[in-house]
Amino acid sequence: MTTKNLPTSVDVVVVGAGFAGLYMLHRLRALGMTVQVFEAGSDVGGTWFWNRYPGARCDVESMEYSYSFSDELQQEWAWTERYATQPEILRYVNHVADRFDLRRSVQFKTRVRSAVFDEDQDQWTITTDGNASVTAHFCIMATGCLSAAKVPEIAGLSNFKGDWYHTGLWPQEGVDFSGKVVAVIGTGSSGIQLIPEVAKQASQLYVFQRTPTFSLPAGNRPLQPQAVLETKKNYAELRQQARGSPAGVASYPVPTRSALDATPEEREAAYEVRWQAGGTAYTRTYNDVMLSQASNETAADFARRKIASRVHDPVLADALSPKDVLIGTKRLCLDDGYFETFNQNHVKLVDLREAPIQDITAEGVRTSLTEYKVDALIFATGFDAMTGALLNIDIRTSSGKTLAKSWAAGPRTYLGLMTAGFPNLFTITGPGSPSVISNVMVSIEQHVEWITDCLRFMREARHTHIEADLTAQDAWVAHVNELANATLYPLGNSWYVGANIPGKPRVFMPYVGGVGRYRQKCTEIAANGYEGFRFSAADGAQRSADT
Ligand code: N01
Repeated sequence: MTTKNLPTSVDVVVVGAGFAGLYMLHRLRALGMTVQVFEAGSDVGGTWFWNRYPGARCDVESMEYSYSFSDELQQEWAWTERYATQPEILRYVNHVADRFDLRRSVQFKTRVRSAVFDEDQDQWTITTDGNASVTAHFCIMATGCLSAAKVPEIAGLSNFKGDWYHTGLWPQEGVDFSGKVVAVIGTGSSGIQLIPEVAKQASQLYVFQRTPTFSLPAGNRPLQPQAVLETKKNYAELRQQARGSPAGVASYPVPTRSALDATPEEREAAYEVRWQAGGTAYTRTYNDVMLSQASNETAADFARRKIASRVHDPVLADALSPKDVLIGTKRLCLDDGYFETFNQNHVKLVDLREAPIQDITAEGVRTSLTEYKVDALIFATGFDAMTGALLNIDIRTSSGKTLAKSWAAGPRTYLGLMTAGFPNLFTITGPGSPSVISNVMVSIEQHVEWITDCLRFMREARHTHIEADLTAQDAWVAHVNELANATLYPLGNSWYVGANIPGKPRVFMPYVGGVGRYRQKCTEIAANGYEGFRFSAADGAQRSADT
């Protein structure tokens, strides 16, 4: 669609055509609503459109990291590996877009710059980077939690004569590093997946590490036809299990025992079983790994010994081993040969704790000790997570309230779905919901379905205006914080608390109570007449939910 075909007014504008935006569009169409979707990328896929770096792959198993809303879709689609690669996931999203005829409502290559709510007209005006505007009764942000890529502010980048890349904004045509001297800055999930792949091409690879990372073997493998058949036969039950589970993953174990109640030998055996199984369920070996520092240390100690066994040089192994860090408080990484990559002669670790980066020169990266001359520079430095993509849009009301001011001390939402003071604006997997601490596909489907039901309810009750109540929001924020503070999560210097963005308020953003418990809460709230939300009609009449 070109800009000149844009409608001037629709029922709903959806921002983002990733998994959340596409499913939202599908459900809104089924409600008979007119919808305009805006997407900055040139095609569908969201995070899987942008993160095309070599080695990119999901860390939730493919049979679970997929839509469940259409049984025909889940029965017909054939995943090939335990963890799907980025190209396979992108093929899947494209298949979904075609299958449900979704593209015709999406304007691609269009970034939304502002969303302004007119309090008299009860409508949003959404304006794009091309200065096109559309009015809508509702605006739904499906902007993703990890979509605002962060290139760190290191002096001198503009002087660099080589090519530089960010993993989250990878060129569509790919990059050939054959024979090149390459620097990678960052050793989180993206860096850990990318580094072994770039090492296969580069003549020399420098890995700039600020904080060593816990990473577990993914244990990826081709899916066996019999196992796929079995899953497909039981899909309805498995999906139901996932929806009620803590992490939104049916195959995760639900531990019942403390690590401290096990003998050292039992712990060693139990961690080994999880380690060999692969995947992020490792921290679910015992029920208090994320609750008790002493229990957490048992899991961390085992993981450190595994790192030591994977790296030949003990000094290097020590430098790659996280110390004074609780395992799992930063998102756990899964790798395929990450630590072993450092056993190769042409791969060198640059430990930034010994000598921090000073600046980027025309020819490379300079630390306080020396300059590393490189042909290409890769930032695997992550994202302004959860709030970045929302706050990059100027979201305001006609009376001058701005989301930026409302969230100045950290995001405040009711259920992660709405923010008080911003009527008719929904966020899918917003801060204060399980989002990134869950199988996000399960969380996306739950939010989309809840919003759809809410809009249907409003239509039937002739409400045109919905707003989160400030008191309900305050209580929800307090509840989210209370749950988080009962765990070890807030102690990690992670993007969950915004620690990777200088100046970002330190607030633990996701809801850690589990997707099952969260879903139940959302369902109860709806069943109780959308407790904590205020409604009114076009004629200005205030209506409670049951009138
Ligand atoms: O980003 P990160 P990511 N100088 O923030 C370092 C999802 N994901 O893109 O730890 C030097 O985790 C930073 O160092 P430190 C997943 O949820 C999923 O890797 O802040 N270094 C860190 O090492 C994941 O958690 C998948 O000290 C700097 C790294 O850059 C999330 O996306 C795959 C620096 C950033 O790590 C983000 O992962 C990929 C600086 N100025 C991503 N600034 C899968 O599904 C930052 N760093 C498998």
